[in-house]
Amino acid sequence: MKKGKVREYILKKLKHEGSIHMTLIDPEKTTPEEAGKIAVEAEEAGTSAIMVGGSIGVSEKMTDDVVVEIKEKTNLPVILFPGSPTALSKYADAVWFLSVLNSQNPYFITGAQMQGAFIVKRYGLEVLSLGYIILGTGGTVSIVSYTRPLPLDKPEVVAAYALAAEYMGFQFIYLEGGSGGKPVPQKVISLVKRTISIPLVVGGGIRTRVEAKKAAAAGADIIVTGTIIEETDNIYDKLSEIIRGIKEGYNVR
Ligand code: 1GP
Repeated sequence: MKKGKVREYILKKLKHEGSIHMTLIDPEKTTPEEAGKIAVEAEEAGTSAIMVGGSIGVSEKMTDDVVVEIKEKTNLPVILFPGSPTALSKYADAVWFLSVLNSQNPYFITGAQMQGAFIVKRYGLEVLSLGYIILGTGGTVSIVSYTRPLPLDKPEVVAAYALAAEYMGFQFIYLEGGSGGKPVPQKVISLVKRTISIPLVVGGGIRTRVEAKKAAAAGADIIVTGTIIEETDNIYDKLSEIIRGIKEGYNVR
């Protein structure tokens, strides 16, 4: 991946392929060797990028080792999904420079970003600015980031956050259902999609072809799965199934 070209790559893929898939690898749960193998199978299955990050226990060294291995084994762009400003790696292509919009603690809205900004600049990482909204049960990330997840029966509040983020200049919106939790419902995804004009990322709890299809059909542009690669013994088959679901969902939109 050429320097500074990840956003262009993503937008091009969205234009030509419709909804796409990204694979999330948590360096706290995955050794570099495992990460390399996962990335190879994910690439074969048709994933569009590898995201690297986790909420707890991820150091810069752990991130470096995982990113280096993935870069060595595949041609996929590696996008950091940092749980803290100390989990950045100079070997990655880009970073989701995210703000937890509905956190109750300003540290997670602008403080960690302030701490990380010069590191990102020094490492020459491409910045993909991301308005991050946590919903439903929220998962570990909501505990760590002092977030009261938005209730799933208030899609209009979620959409208002997303639109505000677009107006503030964010390039992408992420609806996070919480890792290992329940997928974001279709009615929430579709209202957000109808409200904003920037790409919509959806993740958290997507484990089956049908769930992936539902998310894409409702309007998710980028669908992220993480936990399923830890739960399956056939990563290629599982991700192929998810990606098939995404294509089917996009086609019935
Ligand atoms: C977590 O949305 C991602 O930040 C992925 O969630 O681990 O449930 O796939 P899962």
